Amino acid sequence: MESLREILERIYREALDSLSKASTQREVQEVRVQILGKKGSLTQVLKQLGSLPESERRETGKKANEIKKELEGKIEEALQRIEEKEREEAFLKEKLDVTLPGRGLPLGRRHPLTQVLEEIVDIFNHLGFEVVEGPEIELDYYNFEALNIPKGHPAREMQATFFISDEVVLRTHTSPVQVRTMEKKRPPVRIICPGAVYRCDSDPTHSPMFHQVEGLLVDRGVTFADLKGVLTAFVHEMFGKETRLRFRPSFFPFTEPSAEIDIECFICKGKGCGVCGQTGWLEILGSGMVDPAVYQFVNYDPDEVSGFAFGMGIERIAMLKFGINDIRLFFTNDLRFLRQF
Ligand code: 2U9
Repeated sequence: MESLREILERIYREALDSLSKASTQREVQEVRVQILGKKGSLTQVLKQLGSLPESERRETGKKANEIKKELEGKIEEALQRIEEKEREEAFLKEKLDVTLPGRGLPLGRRHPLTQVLEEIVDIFNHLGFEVVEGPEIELDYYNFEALNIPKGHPAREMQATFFISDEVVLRTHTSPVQVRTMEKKRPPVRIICPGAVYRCDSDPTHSPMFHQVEGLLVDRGVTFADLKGVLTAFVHEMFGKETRLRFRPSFFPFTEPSAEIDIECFICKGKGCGVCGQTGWLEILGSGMVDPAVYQFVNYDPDEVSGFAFGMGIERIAMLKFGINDIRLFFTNDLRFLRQF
């Protein structure tokens, strides 16, 4: 039969073996319970010591306590070893490779209309024009009346106005901003007025909301030659120094005389094509000398001052510049379209 001493040695060997195989804290705790727990193997041996003869009890008891102490130390070591290992594994798992290339941040860009608008504003800034903005919801008075378009004037029909009430409209052009500026300020006036305008109209080249830049220059002694000089300089900056242009007589209620400005079609170089409607020319600007009737509304003396005004549609210029055939593409926010500019 196995002696208690032999049993103790076996318990010790087996415990060391189990501890060396344990790979989790839980497994170590299980070994502890199996050996040192209430019903543990070593605890059983300690309980049996009393039944040994006096001569053996001392020796075996001493040995048993040594083994108990020894194993407690080994268990503690095993726990520390596992804790260390788990920490290392966690560290490896969470390790960041700071040398990996970052995920690209997709960059946005300015809307094609904003790009064209900023280009136009830049050119006129350099020519000494200041930007002025005003309300999109406007009084009939500023949108029509003060621009020499009285009630019943046919231009009111042509402009397909959105009425909010009898006297309030969505502005059909940015001209009311120029009227408001003249009300507040004496000449010299040199301004451009960019912004959204509204007309009840919708097809591939018309949108119920679109954008204009209008300009106004009023001072003593301003002539049609100044109009031609400034707008020629603008066209050459915007479309290139070699661009040919022509001033074609036209009519607006608020300017007299009036002229529309065409540039030579840059698609067919003037030969005639689908884009220019076989004329060889593209209309890009309206202009004229401010009608003296307009000055009366803002208390300017037409015998003292004179000036010119002009207007252009941003969408139309952007469509020509980028070769876009449907104005609605500007407003549907399709990224496949917007990413191209
Ligand atoms: C005041 C006096 C005169 C502004 C002008 C035009 C000619 C013109 C069109 C261009 C294309 C509108 O967007 S469009 O359809 N505009 O042709 N605009 S002169 O004349 C003014 C403005 C304000 C006080």
